[in-house]
Amino acid sequence: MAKEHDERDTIEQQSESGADRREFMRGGLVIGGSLVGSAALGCFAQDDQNPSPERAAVLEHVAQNKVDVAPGELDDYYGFWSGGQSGEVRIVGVPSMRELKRIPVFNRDAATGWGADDFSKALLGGRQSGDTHHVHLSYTDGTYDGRYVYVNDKASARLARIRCDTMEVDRVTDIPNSQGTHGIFPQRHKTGLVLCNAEFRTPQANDGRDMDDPSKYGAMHTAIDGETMEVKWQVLVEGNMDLCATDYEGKYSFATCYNSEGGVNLEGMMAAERDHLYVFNLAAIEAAVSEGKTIRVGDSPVPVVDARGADGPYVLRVPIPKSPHGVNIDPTGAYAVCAGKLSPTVSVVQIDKLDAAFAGQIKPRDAVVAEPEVGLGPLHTAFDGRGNAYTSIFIDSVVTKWNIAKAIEAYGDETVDPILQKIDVHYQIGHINASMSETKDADGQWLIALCKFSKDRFLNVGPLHPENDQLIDISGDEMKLVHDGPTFPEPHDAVVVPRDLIHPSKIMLRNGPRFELYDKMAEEDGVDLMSASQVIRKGPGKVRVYIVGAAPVFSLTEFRVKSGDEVQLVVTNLDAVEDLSHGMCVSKHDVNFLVNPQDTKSMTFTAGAPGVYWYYCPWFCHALHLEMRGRMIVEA
Ligand code: CUK
Ligand code: CUA
Repeated sequence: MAKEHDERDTIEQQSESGADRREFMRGGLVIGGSLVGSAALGCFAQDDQNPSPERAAVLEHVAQNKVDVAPGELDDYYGFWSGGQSGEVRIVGVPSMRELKRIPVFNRDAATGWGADDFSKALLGGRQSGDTHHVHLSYTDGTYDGRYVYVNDKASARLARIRCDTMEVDRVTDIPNSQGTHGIFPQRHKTGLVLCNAEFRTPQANDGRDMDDPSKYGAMHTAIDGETMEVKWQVLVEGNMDLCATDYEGKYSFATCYNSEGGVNLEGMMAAERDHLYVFNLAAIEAAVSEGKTIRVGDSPVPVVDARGADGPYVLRVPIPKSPHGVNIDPTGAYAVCAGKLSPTVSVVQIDKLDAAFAGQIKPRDAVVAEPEVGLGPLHTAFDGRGNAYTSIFIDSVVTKWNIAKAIEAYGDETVDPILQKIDVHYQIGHINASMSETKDADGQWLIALCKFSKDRFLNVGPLHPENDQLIDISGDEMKLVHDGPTFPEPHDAVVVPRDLIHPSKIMLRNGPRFELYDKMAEEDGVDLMSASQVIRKGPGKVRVYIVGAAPVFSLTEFRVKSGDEVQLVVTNLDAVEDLSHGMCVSKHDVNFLVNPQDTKSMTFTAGAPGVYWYYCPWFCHALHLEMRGRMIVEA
């Protein structure tokens, strides 16, 4: 991990920029005061006795507990927010709660051309929408390694990966035999598997069979390799699966199930008093896969372990009241906390009892060691690294802070009250997350409350109100609400990561699948992308046009094609200066895409009726930006 960071640091230093120097100076200025701050905090797991200038700055800032980030100052944390129906991921600065970036993922994004340029269009199979709920970063040794962000698409059952060095999607995986891919979670001991839950039960295979017999439907728990993004295996279970979690050791993955009944309407899904937490025994599953004790479902080549029915070597069902939603693992790795949704309780499952439950020595339910009442409609739980848990309560619109050890004591001793505080949030909270909550380095500084309704908290902007993402200070004994953050619908989940774990490049890195595509194209045409400036006829009705741009000119100020030609426009930005993005917009052809410094992008379109069409750079790049244009001359 350290080595990779070093490599990236080198890349950053090579990109010599004003902001690099500013960050460096800022770190240098505060280092003197930082040791006081870090001693007082004592909760960062990294080497705080000898902090890097970057981390020293973070510690200093956090110690002062500053909410306001003044003009020119930087946030202490990166927040990665999902974007819900927008299909995107957003980067939000914490604690300022300023939206820093939108990363298009499953959506067609007009600003960047994502979903329409050749690479992303192929990656998304031409689909233009998605529904992102859960974002998680890749791990090494129980904490974030700053390499990748994974995000689900509930709409089309896909998993996408964002590279943290370029903050762009490089892979999208279609998940077979699944609908409603909802909870996802990467393994935490290393960048290993990413587990993905199908929320919707479907016929297996879904090829026209069993359509009117829901008792035969099932759902897949899918393992995707976090490095290659290939689907490794699936486990078929009878109930549905909602949220997902992994332990810290690589032994288990977890899925909540709110429809153990197999209902297909509301009444049916709510019938049972208890549903369950599925516990997946990964070693047993992988042994079955390697021994070929698997089935094939439909056209998919992916091996499937059939674990429908009763508990067995692969899957254990821990009874949980009632229609549980979130499952979160505490930072010590000892407990899985399941939120009851229709029960006012959270159930605490002691993970080291699960081996005995798999062996039949104890009942699965005996792994539940606490079940405190937290309020009406508990959904998700975050942790502060000091033994406390924070559960979002949807119906009551509160966050309930409770102590895990006290809750275990209270299980069977009613005189003990594990509830420490309830704070109002505004309103109807869904997810909740704390800084580094999903890692062993939970630092107990900030809590993000993602509220679904904002009602009266902002100026009325019409029927579609913003969401309200609230910031709560949890560094002291009491939770304090410190900020309201309106967001465009609908981030479901967020993770908050100290800024020194993330090292994006300031100019494009010319590697990865997109550049494999362009390097191959250039080789085929015998051109150098960094200087190619020509029109190549690829066959009847097919033209490829190479253009390079350097502020404020394109290398071609005109090119000629024939009406009806399929034109592939390949544009390279030669500028290697941060912020100096160009783009390519062709009038009246629905062609408009971003080309970042040192980037190459392409888009393919059909040349329209004969005439002159100006193409231009749509990104403000130079005093002569408006002059950065040329003519596409379409001949009959
Ligand atoms: S789900 Cu949205 S509030 Cu999709 Cu994570 Cu719980
Ligand atoms: Cu290049 Cu504007």
